[in-house]
Amino acid sequence: MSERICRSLIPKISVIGAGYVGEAAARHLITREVGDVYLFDIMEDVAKGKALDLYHAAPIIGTNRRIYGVNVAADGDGSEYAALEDSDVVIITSGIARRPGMSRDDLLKINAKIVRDVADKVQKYAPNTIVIVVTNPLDVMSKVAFQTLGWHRDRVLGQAGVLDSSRMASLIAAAVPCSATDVDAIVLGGHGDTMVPLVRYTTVGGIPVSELLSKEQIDEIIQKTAFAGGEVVQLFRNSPALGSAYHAPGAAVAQMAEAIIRDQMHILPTTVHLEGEYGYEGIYMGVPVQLCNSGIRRVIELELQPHEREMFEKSANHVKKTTQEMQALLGL
Ligand code: LAC
Repeated sequence: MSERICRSLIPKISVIGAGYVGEAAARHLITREVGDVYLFDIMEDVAKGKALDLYHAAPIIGTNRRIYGVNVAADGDGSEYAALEDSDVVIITSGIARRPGMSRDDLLKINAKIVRDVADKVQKYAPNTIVIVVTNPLDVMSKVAFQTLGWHRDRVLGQAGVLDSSRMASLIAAAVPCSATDVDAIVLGGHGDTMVPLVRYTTVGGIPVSELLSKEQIDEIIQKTAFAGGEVVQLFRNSPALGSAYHAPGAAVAQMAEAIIRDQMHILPTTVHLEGEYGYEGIYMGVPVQLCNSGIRRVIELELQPHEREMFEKSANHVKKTTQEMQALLGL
């Protein structure tokens, strides 16, 4: 495990990409007083504007944390990224979002280059930080960051499982109905249509979900969970500028950053570089991970039942294929 502790009394979180996801993450982070937030964007003054707007709400939110915007010149040398220095966590949201009819993998080409450039700057200015990637296609973009940074996998994570599990939990809460906070759901695998919801480990107030919902209801929820991101994209179709979901993805990555910065040792489904776990090597997949202030504390390997293993393999094969496409594209 890599050795690293937060160095300042007030943690610093840098969010690269001040789009909707970056902004939602920033809002959660300052609201929960996780740390001061630096929001970076290449659209001149947009990050500054969003930071200012959010800070104007500080007295109402009741937060002591600050939020700053950083302009990065789109065609410059990236020296503005020097503001990353001493970040405890860097969240990468840069990239374009999905549009209606676009799969996450369609984003591959465009976003791989963006994430590689950003990771280069993180390597240069914040070599001791912990990175959480949010850019889609998530599993592959996490690998791009990992390969570019060349760090131990403990410090290069991806956000997907917290979002997918929260979506599943919210759908269960609506179906039971019950408090959303009573539901513990866990979704593993790649972030896409092949994600792996583990019904067996899903509980409502400690009670297995199968005691409260019928098999048909659970099957429908599983189906809806896998397509939840696409459903939001579709609902946003009349406002293309919105792109894809952002409230839940922003909240999800903020929860991961908080778990790391506060050394909470939460067990959260996290996209990590598999190095033998679950029988896979060299791909990023969502699995249960205990997070601490050095990133990964441990990767938890569950004994999967045959049908779960089958789903996991399908998901892994998809991620492997896309990872290879990305590597060919970037010459990695
Ligand atoms: C989603 C996109 C962000 O799941 O991947 O909504």
